[in-house]
Formats: sequence, C-alpha cells, structure tokens
Amino acid sequence: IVHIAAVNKERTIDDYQRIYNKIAEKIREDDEYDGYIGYGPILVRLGWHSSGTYNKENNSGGSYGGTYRFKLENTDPSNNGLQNAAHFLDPIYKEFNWISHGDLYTLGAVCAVQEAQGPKIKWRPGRVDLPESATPENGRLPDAVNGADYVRNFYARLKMNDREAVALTGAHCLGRTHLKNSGFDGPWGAASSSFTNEFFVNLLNEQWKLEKNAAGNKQYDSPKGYMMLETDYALVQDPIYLKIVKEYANNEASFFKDFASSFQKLLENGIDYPKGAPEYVFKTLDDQDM
Ligand code: CCH
Repeated sequence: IVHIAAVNKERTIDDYQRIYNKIAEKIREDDEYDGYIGYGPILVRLGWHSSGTYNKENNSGGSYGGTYRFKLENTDPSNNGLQNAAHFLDPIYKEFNWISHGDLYTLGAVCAVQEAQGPKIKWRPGRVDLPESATPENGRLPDAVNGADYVRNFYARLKMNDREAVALTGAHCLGRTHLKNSGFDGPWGAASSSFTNEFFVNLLNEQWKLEKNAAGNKQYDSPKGYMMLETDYALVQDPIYLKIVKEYANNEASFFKDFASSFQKLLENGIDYPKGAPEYVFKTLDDQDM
C-alpha cells in the first residue's frame, strides 16, 4: 500500500492558518466542555487515534485516508468518547470542505497542542480521503492493561523507538480518563489543559498504589487524586524507559523537542511526501495577538 501526499498548489499556509485559527477560537469559546478542561485534550486524542492504527508491516491504517469518519472505525470501543471531538470539528469542515478528513483531524491535534502552550509541531498537508474499504479493523489501538514489553511492541508497529514511545505518552499531561469511555477514572495531574512535562514529574514523585476502580479495572492512584494507567506506570518499571522519564521530568525543553518530532512522525506515518512538499509551522492565537 502506497499513500502519496497530494499537494494542492492552490492552497497556501494562509489557508491552513485560517482553519487553525477557527479551531483555536472554538477551543477558547467552548471552554466549559468536560468540567472546564475544554476540547484541547480530546482533539489531541482524535489526531492520535486516527493515526495510531498504522501498521508498518503493510503500510495500512494511519491518518492518510481519514477513515475515522467511517462507522467501523468510530465505533471501535477504543474510540469511545471521541465523537465529541469529531462533532466539534463538524462546523469547521462545513466551512472549509476542501480539506481532507485526515488533514483536518491532524491539524486539530497540532492546534490543540500548540494552544495548550505545548511545542510547535511541523505539519504537512496532503492526506486524501480514502473509501470505506480502506478502514482498518478494530483492535489496533493500545490496551492500557499491559506492561513494558507490550508498550515496546506496540510502538514498534508505529516505527517508534523507546525515546519516541516515552515522549508520546507524555501527552497524558492533557485531559483525563472517563469511566464511561474507557473504564478508567481520573486525571494524570492537575494542569489537565496545559501541555507540560507534569506527567513525568508525577510518575516519579507521587505515591502510587495499584487499586481497582468503580468499574473493576486496575489503575494506579495517588493521594492527590491523580491516576496512571498500567501502560503509563510501565515507564518507571522498565529501566530503559525510566532513564528517559527522569530526563523529561528534569528537562522540559528536551521533552518538548522530542514530543514535537515524534508527534509529527506519528501523524505522518505511512505517507510519502513528494520532494519540495510544503511544511508549515502555525502561529498560535497568542503569537498573532488574537
Ligand atoms: Fe492516551 N488514553 N493512551 N495517549 N490519551 C486516554 C486518554 C488520552 C492510552 C490510553 C488512554 C497516548 C497513548 C496511550 C491522550 C493522548 C495520547 C484514555 C482515557 C486511555 C484509556 C480515555 C477516556 O476515558 O476518555 C494508552 C494505553 C496509550 C499507549 O500505550 C498517546 C501516544 C497520546 C498522544 C500523543 C489524551 C490527550 C487523552 C485525554 C483525552 C480526554 O478526553 O481528556
């Protein structure tokens, strides 16, 4: 399977910045969502889940075809709750219906990271809507009830090494788990709408206890009311991961740099970009004094 980016020469960075701004303004406006966490975290999750189906063995899945829009994919139990992010983007798509779904889902995630004061993420257009037959089967997204070996194997399917796997998991500084979506409960930390290295700091500094939650699922809980999934906690149980966790906890700039490159790679997995294809860095609303 080959997925070649289709570069629309009639569109410039200004066209995409306009969409970015619309998404960013809507994140600001609809701030009451999910107990005032807002839509940022779930937009990041939509970008990640629409990309995280990638399989390097046959280049299938991934963000290119925008197949999250099909029922088979958006009813995957791993995607419970993500409809809220898709519905958030509906009016944006209506206004800018020339953009592909894959470009929209990934642009939404890039916007959400940047507007949460995270790193700038380079982004390239060119994903093309594929037909329903390109939708990957359910079950490609990660299962949280697992340890380090599973995590390492999972990320290898996405062509991610240990540093990339740890950096990507740091996105759990954003948002929270919801019992009704995933069967897990609680946030990873306090600043659940700011992009920081808090996930790594909390992993190392909180007192974690493995407990059964109200749905009967195991998760690590701390006295402050924070939580960690077993796959999160695996990052301090494995000595190679632990070293990287310590680095990111002590050096937020290092985390930001690695997250930016890993997240771009995640969102572009499986796509061939022609030589000279444009690559954009969007301004935040703050950068534009908006
Ligand atoms: Fe995640 N994540 N994630 N995650 N995730 C959940 C929520 C978020 C796993 C499981 C879960 C990444 C990796 C993993 C976000 C970003 C990323 C939830 C709760 C589970 C469960 C969903 C709910 O209940 O609503 C597992 C397992 C892995 C890997 O092993 C990666 C990679 C990223 C992005 C780079 C974000 C953001 C959320 C918060 C969503 C929200 O609604 O607040």
